[in-house]
Amino acid sequence: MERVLSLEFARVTEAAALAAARLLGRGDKDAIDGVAVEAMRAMLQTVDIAGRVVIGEGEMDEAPMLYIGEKVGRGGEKVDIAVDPVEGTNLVAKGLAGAIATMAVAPDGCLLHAPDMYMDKMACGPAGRGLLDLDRPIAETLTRLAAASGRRVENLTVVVLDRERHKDRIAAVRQAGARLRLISDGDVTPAVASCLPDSGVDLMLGIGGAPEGVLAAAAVRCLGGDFQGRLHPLSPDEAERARAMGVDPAQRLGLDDLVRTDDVIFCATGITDGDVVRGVRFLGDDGAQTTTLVTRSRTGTLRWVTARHQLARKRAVLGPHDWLLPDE
Ligand code: VTB
Repeated sequence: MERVLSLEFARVTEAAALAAARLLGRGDKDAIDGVAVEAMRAMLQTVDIAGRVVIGEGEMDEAPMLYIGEKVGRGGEKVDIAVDPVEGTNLVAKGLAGAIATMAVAPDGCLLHAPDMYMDKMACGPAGRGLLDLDRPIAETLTRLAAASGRRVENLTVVVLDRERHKDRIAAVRQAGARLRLISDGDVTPAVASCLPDSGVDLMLGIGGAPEGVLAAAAVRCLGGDFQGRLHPLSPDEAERARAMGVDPAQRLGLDDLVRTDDVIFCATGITDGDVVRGVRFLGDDGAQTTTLVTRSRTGTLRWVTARHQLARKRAVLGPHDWLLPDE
């Protein structure tokens, strides 16, 4: 893919983040998701790609925009697109930290079409490459990760979604003596953070969304870390659906299964402040600042793009989108 596309995709997640942040703390998850989807799609349509949404808002009959299979873009190279316009809708609805607008793009056929169900996942940074194994006891994984990073287990920090289903995992991390951060939502950010040496996160583990797993894997692939996932169907029906989509629910999926290329672009714009990007700052009534992490697996270059948006001028150029400035 053309490298200039990465800046185009940054614009796309910026738009979604600006839209979602406007409704910060309003408690209305559907409205937050709705405006972000609309903004993201409007921006995507201005990009020179022949994109196909492979991970999106749902099936065609349940989502009006950015549904799975939707064609987006103005035409150009054929690419697969995974989007999560608001990763952490609950967080935005409550005005809490850790929400991002995110997407990953890869050449046609390279992103796993993950069914919308749970996935058991683990992510770590470059030091831990090759040592993740969902079937190994957590204590042993921590010992190995500590050895590989030249640190003691007590000095590793693990991030886990705070859910009843993680009771045993949480107990295992505590028992091993590592530090633990329990988060209420948003497991893409800690997966990305585990790959950044100064983020204070060393390992993300637990069961979250499979679509989020593909997005996280795209980022991890760019940043040189490691990721392992396995679908976690809750019923025989779900397991069958996974098989029908070509994914064996028993298989441990590595980076090469989730993102089958060394040419993937990942970007994430902060909606609220988080471990890898700052959230949207509104500057007066007509301006806003966004921070976006953009990375490409070809080179592994990481950019944090900070942008100041003149919302009225943008609106004059792009047309009257609600996400830019609400009608007076
Ligand atoms: C997961 C996680 C996401 O929602 O999908 C979670 O991957 C939903 O899990 O990052 P529960 O069913 O336990 O609530 C997020 O946290 C946010 O979309």
